[in-house]
Amino acid sequence: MLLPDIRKTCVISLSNQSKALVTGAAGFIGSNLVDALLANGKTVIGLDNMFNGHVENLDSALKSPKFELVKGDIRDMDMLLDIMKGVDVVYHEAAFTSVSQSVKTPQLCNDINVTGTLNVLNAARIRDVRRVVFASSSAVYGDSPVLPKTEEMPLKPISPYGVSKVAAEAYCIAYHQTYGLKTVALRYFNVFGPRQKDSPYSGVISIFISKILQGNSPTIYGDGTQSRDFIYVKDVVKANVLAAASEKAVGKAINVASGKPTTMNDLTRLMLKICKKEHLKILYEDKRPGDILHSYGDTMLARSALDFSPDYDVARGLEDLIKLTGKKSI
Ligand code: UD2
Repeated sequence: MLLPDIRKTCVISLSNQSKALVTGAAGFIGSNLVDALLANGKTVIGLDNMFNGHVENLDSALKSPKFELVKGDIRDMDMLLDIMKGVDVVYHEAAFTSVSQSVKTPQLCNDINVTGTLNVLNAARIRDVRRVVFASSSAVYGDSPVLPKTEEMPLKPISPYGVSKVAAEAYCIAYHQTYGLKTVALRYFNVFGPRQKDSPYSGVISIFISKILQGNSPTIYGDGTQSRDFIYVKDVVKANVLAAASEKAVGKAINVASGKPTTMNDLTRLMLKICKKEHLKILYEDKRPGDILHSYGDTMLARSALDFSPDYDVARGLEDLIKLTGKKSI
């Protein structure tokens, strides 16, 4: 599909309306957010450079007269200024998303996640955007053994990716304090759900689902006692929508987590059960270098500042995901 050249189209059709801008709109989280905003009757501009995004994630959105997709890069400030005219809320999901790749190309990660976010904030300030919601990550906590991860903990990122999210969050907070731009940073824990691609850089759930549904054994790295805090993408979308509206959230960085750890062993058994593939053997390989052992988030601030609590636990999220995967509607 051919995407419009931004400088020519200039978001003509959607001007004069209150609009949301979703950066990274064709990605896993961005596209789920776009669908929810459209379902809520919002007018939405989706921005994506299509490096990691897939236009088919927006199949349904592209049928809506209230949606426009722009191919562009957050490193292009002129383009951002152009598309932010009349924008009410920016949901900034575009990012360099791979921790391991950030180790290989730290400069590129910095350009996209730090300079790109700074561009988004600058353009939002110049265009008088009412709110910027920024997608941060639990990677800001690094491998601190303290649990649960609370927002006041010292941040100790260990990867260039983690550092980039700390820096971008700090810019969000500073832009609120210095310029009065209303920003909220959301620290996503382990997000899973429809449209998360199965690749070596993807989350464990998307990798395991593909394997299990094809009748192959999933492989756990390590002994499977390590744990993560899995949060379903529909809850992440809900947290974003709340963050765009809550005054108490402004200028803060807030965990978006379930608050409950799940071990890889429990997760894998649950997935095999839901997929009715309990006969498949679970394979074990060496622990992944640099893997943290446990991670789960404190959810108090999300509750008090956003009035957020998840609708899905891991089991319900997996059931929904597997149902959608079966229908091939994702
Ligand atoms: C997640 C994020 C990462 C960063 C980090 C912050 C993803 C893909 N990664 O890394 O971007 O925010 O959190 O701490 O969301 N595993 C297996 N078998 C597999 C794949 C993974 O056993 O085939 C294990 C892996 O060793 C780890 C766990 O599953 O213990 C979760 O791995 P992950 O890559 O889904 O996520 P994580 O927490 O390492």
